Amino acid sequence: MARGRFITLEGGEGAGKSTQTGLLVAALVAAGIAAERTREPGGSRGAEDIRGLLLEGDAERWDAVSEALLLYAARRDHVVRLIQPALAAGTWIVSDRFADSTLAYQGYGRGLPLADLHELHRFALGEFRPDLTVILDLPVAEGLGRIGRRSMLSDRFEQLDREFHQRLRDGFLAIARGDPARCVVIDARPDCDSVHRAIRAAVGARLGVAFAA
Ligand code: Z5A
Repeated sequence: MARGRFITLEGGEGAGKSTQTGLLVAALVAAGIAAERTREPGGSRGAEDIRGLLLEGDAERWDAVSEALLLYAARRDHVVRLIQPALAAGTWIVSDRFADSTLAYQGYGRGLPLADLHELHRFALGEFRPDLTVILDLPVAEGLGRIGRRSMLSDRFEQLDREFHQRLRDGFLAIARGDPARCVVIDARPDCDSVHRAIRAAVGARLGVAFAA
């Protein structure tokens, strides 16, 4: 049986990752591919428990190193218990965020050395990487405006300031420039259907999927 493919959607707050993860999984299934969605932090039972620790409380509850270690404890559980078995069974997995979020938030955003985060990734997961990463790019004010409309500003991470969000955006774009074989940047400003069509085109071109018209 052919191994499934692992696709991640990344980007700042309000970029539309959650919306587009659902649309992409539905399109893959319509194309005859077994596909499931997941998310980070979380995805597996243990990782969802850790998600609660990460997202609740005030902005300074964890320092950046503790945060990175919690994220990688969750990520290893998610990969070993859910993602790798699904891929081995031929199922495609689409994840709303993955390791690039740690590089962006804890690295570019909170200032941890990128080399240390790459080392942490190697310790936790070896060379395991997504087959394709879609980075949804959106100006900071637009993303925060979308989130604001949904009234989720109380989440711990969203209390962080605008400059932090700009560093995130710049960080995601730097990650994409550094790994163009894995990453594709999609303009997240157009309406949901247009963004979905752009993602389908990228997945079709990079992973050879023939989507239904
Ligand atoms: N985090 C971290 O620091 N390090 C890590 O390694 C990982 C995560 C993995 C997870 O929060 C937090 O954890 C996150 C990073 C940190 N920080 N924060 N906050 P989460 O899972 O609760 O939320 P999120 O991942 O940040 O997602 P989000 O910002 O809440 O939204 P989104 O998934 O990108 O977008 P959405 O839910 O699909 O859409 C947002 C709204 O915009 C919604 O009302 C949509 O209807 C609307 N929308 C979506 N697309 C469009 C378009 N195209 N046009 C107009 N409106 C749209």
